[in-house]
Amino acid sequence: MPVARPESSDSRVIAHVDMDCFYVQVEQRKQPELRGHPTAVVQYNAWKGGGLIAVSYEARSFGVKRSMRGDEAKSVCPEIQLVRVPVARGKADLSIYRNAGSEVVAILSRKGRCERASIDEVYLDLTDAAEKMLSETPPESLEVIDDEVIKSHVLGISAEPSDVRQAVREWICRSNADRRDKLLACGAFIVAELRMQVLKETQFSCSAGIAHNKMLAKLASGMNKPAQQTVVPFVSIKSLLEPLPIRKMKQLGGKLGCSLQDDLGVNTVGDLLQFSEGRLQERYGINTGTWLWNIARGINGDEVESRVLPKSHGTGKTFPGLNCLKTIAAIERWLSKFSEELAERLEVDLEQNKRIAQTLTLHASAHKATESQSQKKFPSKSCPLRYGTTKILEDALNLFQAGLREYLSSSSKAYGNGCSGWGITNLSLSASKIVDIPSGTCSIMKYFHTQDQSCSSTKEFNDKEIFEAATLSTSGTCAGSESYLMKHLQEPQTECHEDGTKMNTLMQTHLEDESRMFEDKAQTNFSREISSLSTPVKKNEPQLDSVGEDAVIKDAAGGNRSRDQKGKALKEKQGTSSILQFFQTKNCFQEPKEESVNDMQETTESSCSGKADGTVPSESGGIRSLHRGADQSRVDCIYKIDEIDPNVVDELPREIQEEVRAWLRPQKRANNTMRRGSSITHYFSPNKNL
Ligand code: TTP
Repeated sequence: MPVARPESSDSRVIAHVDMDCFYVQVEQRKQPELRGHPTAVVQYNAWKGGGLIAVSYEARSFGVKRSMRGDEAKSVCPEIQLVRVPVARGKADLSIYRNAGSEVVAILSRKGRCERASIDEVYLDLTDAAEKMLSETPPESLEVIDDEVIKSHVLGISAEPSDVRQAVREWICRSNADRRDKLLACGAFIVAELRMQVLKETQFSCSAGIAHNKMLAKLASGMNKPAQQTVVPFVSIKSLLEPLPIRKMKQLGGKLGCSLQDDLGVNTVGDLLQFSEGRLQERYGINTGTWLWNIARGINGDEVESRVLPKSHGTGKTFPGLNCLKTIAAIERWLSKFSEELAERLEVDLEQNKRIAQTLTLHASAHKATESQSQKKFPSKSCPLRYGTTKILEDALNLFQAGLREYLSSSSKAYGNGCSGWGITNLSLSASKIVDIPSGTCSIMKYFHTQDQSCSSTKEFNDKEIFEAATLSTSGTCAGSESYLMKHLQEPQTECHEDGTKMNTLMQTHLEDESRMFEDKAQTNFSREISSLSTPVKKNEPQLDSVGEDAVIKDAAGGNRSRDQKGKALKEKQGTSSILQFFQTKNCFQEPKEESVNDMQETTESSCSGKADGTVPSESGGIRSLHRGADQSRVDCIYKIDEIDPNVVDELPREIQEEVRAWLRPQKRANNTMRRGSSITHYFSPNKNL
């Protein structure tokens, strides 16, 4: 559902940067002899020359389109060079493009807040940089203006083609201009410089839109391609928006857009202007009504999020026509490849960026075998993500089975072994809800590991980090990750749910032969923004046995090693396993059984203020308690061990009493007058009434 956000300030400077025929440029950098020639990147599946996924501008001038297959492209443009997308594990391997995208992001993020929106798109908030330029070196004070700035397209400027450059120069240097437009002019300088820098350092060209909000910047970036930039001055917003077909607007490609057309007769954004905010609210609810009223006027308060890393990882493949998957064995074979790839990417993300993903989602499209099923979509399913190929595969299979059961609920006979009742035409896995592991996280693991000199490899360190993040139950975004991670490593689950969200990350994975998706993309203006897969989880499956389940993780040597073995090793080394277990067990965390992911996080958070949950020794030898205060904001307290009332030990579970006593022994106080309370938290609380 769209969210109506008021604009924080109408003098922001926002840019949307979009790479030109991106995959082609990446391939041309690899093979420079292709430069300047009509070129296209084709999918892995070579049927009819393979589907085109990226087309160079030279090829476009011959009429080659992305909707074509290689053979058709050849007939339209015989000299076209077709480059096949790299392949790994029997499917497209997009890492070369992802890495190239990261190179660009690293450059663009030098001038302001940067949000990586897809494999080749970035939003930038350049307000600060533009304000700085305006106060220090305003455009009108410059004697020389770079040609790239003068080549900008400024919407609303009307001049004879031969005079356009002069008109742009004048617009940029107007000393009497509105401050908001002056800032946009500064934005044009900054973006031109960034684009030139990208070209110099990566050899890639890109196009950009510069406006005072994300929506307008995005609309503008595609208006003049390749290698150009477009500015949207305030006065031009109305004329930019008015003629746009309503269904082309972001979030209006679906039901809402349909209803606007069918129920209100709104075909263009301009048509929407006739409706009052009240009328739209009456029809679509307060939030959506206001959002619609806003977009008709170019109002959009979405912030540029600070995110240079992808929001999710996805991998998948399509199996069109006769290639559809019809047996569980075939599904397992492919899920195994996807799990391996996903696990590797998650590990790299963890190692390089210290991030963990929390949700695993399986998406599929099913072959429409019977009339009744043709109406039914294969439901996407999600569960908490557990690290390691084996775990991911196991969970993915469970998710698939749950989805299939639901999909076939009307014809149960078809379910099970190889049968003609179903066929999967598209299968993919994604890892989402990625969060940073908080730096400086203190946990019981870290506390005990400070003496551990034996673990020196990065892998080993990361394994510990996962474990410790899981151990520490916090509030806020991290709470989920930590408690989930604990589950990922220890408790296999088969929680499944219906995920109504469309998986935009599929676009990012560029599933082979996904011609339907290509159409979708064109239809909805395809921002390819990686949407957060907000996926409520309902436990509709019995929990699997969690005790003794081997969570497979890679050890320092790259081999698989079980989490249990690792835990045992720790126990032997440090004799701390019982307390670790106490803090790790789900009993301790009292996790809800029937909650959505979000609800679960909430419950976990609130459980921090409950009994002993969320109370763990800190690095400094204290006890860290993370809980919510009355105002629901996070409260993070470190308690010194010598401030803990030894009497509370009696209230702790038996299995850890011994160990806590051992901590307290050196700090034992002669005069122990603290009152007993009903919970550990109470005793650990700095506000307790002594
Ligand atoms: P786009 O930005 O949509 O297109 P593009 O960069 O090729 O060309 P343009 O200059 O018009 O922006 O997509 C970025 C890359 O994503 C593209 O090079 C190939 C890939 N892609 C797919 O794999 N499948 C798709 O359906 C689309 C649209 C893109």
